[in-house]
Amino acid sequence: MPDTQDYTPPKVWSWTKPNGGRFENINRPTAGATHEKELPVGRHPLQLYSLGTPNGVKVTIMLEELLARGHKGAEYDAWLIKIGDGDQFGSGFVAANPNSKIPALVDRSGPKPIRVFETGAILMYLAEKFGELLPTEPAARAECLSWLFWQMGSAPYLGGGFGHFYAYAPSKMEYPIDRFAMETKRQLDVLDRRLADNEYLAGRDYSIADIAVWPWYGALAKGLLYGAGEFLSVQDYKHVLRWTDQIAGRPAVNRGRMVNRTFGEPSSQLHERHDASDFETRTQDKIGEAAAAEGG
Ligand SMILES: N[C@@H](CCC(=O)N[C@@H](CS)C(=O)NCC(=O)O)C(=O)O
Repeated sequence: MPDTQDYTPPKVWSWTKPNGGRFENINRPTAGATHEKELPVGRHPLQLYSLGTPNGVKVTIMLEELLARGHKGAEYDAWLIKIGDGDQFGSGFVAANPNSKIPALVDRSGPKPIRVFETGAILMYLAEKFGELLPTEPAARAECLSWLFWQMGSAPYLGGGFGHFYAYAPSKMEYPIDRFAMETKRQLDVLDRRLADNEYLAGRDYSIADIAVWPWYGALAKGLLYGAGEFLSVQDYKHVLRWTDQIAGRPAVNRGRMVNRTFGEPSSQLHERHDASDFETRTQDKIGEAAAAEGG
């Protein structure tokens, strides 16, 4: 492990050893596929390749919101991509997302499949395709897109910065933890001030901006990310907490959170979703019961 307190970078960086962080087995300095593997394709127009992380659930929440509004064209198959096992480096996944990160969406409803990657792009694509959750009036639309892209630019400081150094790095280092705790608290304050005067991020109406921000900052405000609730005094961000609870009460949000989820209560985990009835019949508790009954 490098001595992080006193490190003189060489003239040219090279990848000589794993860095010791929690994700060292999947981190590498190159892109592209490591192995041949086609992606499965189900019967619905939309094929999602994902995992129930904060980035993944943005898209499953969006799809469940669209289905709740009666858009049959938003029916989807959600396939599990195990990033810890390196599934994101298979050739089929890389063809859907050259950046090798979940989630990736393939829209097969038209004559040629359309791939979309990066959650900001996926949320916008779906909002425009179905005419939902993205205001059309210019001022409201600008506000919505501003908060949507705020999330894209901000969350890497929360996850890759604060979360990495507070929870995942091989040792606790004061400088990066201090720097990113300050930035994370500043971001929470940005949201808190906005939500003090507005019900939702874009203003009066729930939108793709809330769907993008909630999985990260809602979870953070509830003390569910990185075990850092007390450290960051998250209870102080009262308006963020009000908004978090309001969104958590939406049935589509609760369904979306379950899809491709591989942790938590077995009844909250729907590893793959291929039909609306799967929420009732295919969660891990039910699959476990069925397997036990079959076994005897
Ligand atoms: N900016 C991307 C972030 C996606 C992302 O970071 N995905 C993570 C999981 S939450 C991932 O797939 N990591 C696997 C890897 O880095 O190899 C987005 O919004 O879609």
